[in-house]
Amino acid sequence: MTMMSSEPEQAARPPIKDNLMSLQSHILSEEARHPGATGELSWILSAISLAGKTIANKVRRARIEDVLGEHGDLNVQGEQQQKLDVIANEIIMRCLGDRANIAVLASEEDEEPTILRTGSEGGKYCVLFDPLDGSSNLSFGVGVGTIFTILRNDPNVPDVQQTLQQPGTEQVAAGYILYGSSTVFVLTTGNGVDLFVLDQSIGSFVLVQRNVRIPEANRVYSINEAYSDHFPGGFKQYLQWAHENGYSSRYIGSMVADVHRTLLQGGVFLYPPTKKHPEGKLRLMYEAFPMAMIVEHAGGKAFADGKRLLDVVPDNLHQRTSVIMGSPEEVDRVEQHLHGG
Ligand code: AHM
Ligand code: MG
Repeated sequence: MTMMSSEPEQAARPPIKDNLMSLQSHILSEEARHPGATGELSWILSAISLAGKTIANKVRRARIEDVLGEHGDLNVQGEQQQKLDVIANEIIMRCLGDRANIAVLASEEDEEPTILRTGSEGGKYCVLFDPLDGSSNLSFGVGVGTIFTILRNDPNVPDVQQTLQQPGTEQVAAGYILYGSSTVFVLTTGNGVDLFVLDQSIGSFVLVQRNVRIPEANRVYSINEAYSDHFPGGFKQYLQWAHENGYSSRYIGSMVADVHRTLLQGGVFLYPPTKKHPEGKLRLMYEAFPMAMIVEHAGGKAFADGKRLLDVVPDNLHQRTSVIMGSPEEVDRVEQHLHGG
């Protein structure tokens, strides 16, 4: 006699596809893959996500709340601060300021970094950020963004500037939040690049693309070509070559938006040395390093002055740099025109 099971027979369940994954759960699941992880990085990333949502809200309501326009002060770079630069800076400081594992916060807008605690007091990480990149475009509804990078705090280095001036290769995580037609969070913790979009209705960044890969090549360049008379010869030659070879150009004038498009669509983003900015305009530590880390982890390349951008060792927190980043074939092509390499 055979025994019949009293349990109804279970139909095989189809695998669940397209799970809804929030940034928060994604970070936790990434962390679970690293047995030694302490969860501290997750605390910082969750604070950055909160700051991003808060800034996104401010940017969307800026015209209504009458916070567009100049603040009246010049920042450490000698540039006019927009009211929203100051507001975004304060939001990030407030969101990150009480995270127990942050040693130092450094903002593109502030001359000096803010020391929160020492290594012996539990400060394990330093966070550097450009609170609102491209802010001169704000009044016109153009996409702007927040860029950030996270570094380890070496408790044996007492000098704060020295602590922060690590080459780009030492970044633990980097990302940006683009406040565009949607609010997009792009993140790398050194294990690929993931893309999240803010679902306003639930107030969460949800994963929409895992392991973003930049196209190998695309005939698109992104540069402020109006300055080309003052570019070094190699850049002019590259542009001439591109004109003769069916290229298209796209330039928003907001690095986060221009690099984001380059990341997804391929091509190359360039900010060469100019007459006004002989070193290049973009900030090495607040803008170029984090974007270069993202582009490289998506399979792209980033160069400055003939070498890999991430290998540059900063000698000044607010140092500027030229930038060439994007699809590997396009960056190589620019480099060939510049250095014949
Ligand atoms: P910001 O940090 O003061 O906003 O300046 C950086 C911005 C970048 O977003 C953008 O790539 C660049 O400046 C545009 O410069 P330009 O107007 O010279 O083309
Ligand atoms: Mg900026």
